[in-house]
Amino acid sequence: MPLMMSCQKEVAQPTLTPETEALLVGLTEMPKQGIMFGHHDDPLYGIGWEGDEGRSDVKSVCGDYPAVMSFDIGHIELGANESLDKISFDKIRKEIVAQYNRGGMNTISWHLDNPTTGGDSWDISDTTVVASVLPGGENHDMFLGWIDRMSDFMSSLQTEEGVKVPILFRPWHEHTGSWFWWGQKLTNADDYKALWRMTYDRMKKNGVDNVLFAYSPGTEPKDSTEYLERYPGDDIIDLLGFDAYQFGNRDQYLSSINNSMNILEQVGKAKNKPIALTETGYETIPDSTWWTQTLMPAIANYPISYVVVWRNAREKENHYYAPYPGHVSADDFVLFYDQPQTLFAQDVNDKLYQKN
Ligand code: BMA
Repeated sequence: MPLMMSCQKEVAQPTLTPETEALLVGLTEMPKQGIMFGHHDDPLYGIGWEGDEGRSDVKSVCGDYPAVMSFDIGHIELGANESLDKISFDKIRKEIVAQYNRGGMNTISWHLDNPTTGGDSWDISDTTVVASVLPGGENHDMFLGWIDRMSDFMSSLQTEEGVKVPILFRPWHEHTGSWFWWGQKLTNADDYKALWRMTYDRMKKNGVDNVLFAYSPGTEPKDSTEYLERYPGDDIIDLLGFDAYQFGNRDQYLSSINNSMNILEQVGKAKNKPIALTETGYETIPDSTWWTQTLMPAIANYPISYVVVWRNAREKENHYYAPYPGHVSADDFVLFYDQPQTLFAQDVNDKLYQKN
């Protein structure tokens, strides 16, 4: 189908499908329209349900799906049928295609296992893991196989007509903290950057042309130099973001977000790349006006393309970040939804990919 490009954007990667190039333009232009709202694992499960066709806690509360859906493909590297959150990859693929068909965006994170210990992403018992997967390292060959499996999944994301679904991939996230095996104290800047470049090069070698890449540190960087300390390069990264959660009170959250947003806005402008709040939330949302009185003021004045809140776990008590019918913040979420600046699936369905 013909693509109407509203502007020519310099694309980080040389070969991308037209739909993927269009997504990059869509992300870049989105702040002129508003901020897309996103939710992790939105259509897979929620509070008190799992796998119901077409169901979404966000839709049950406000009437529309999120404009952005986030999924995690941890354990794809093992050749498993199910993700680390016990969802079959076939189901994830189906929901990614459904989100694309309704005009929404998909982003993917990767909480992959620790290749040295066999533990999970959070196994930080060993500081040689990143070095071990780089060329010359003892896990290098095995790890290329892990990237190949992940690449195959990306390439398998296709509509019935055979159109590859554009994905914003966000691997190696929150690396400025030290809770993942690729984190700040677990490796050095050169090895972290080499990990990114190896991932990118191998995916390109595997013919992956439907994937954009997001750089997504935490709130640790205090200025743009710290933010960019481990930045893998303009030729790899398409979107810049950061992850920030509310753990303490509202003021602490707002001040931390504000600091990180200022850095992000500055770096985004300098590099001419779209920016986003790639993960946020307040676990269980114990504040009935959090959406309009905390999240909205945190994001409203910044040119971000989207904001994602984390999952509504069905298997882990009190691990949810979006409202569900009857939740204390549900009415406030509807007010948030009603604001012209917040964009949901129906708001973006003819904008994101510039479809005719
Ligand atoms: C984390 C938690 C984990 C989950 C992971 C990937 O932040 O929600 O329980 O396994 O994300 O979805």
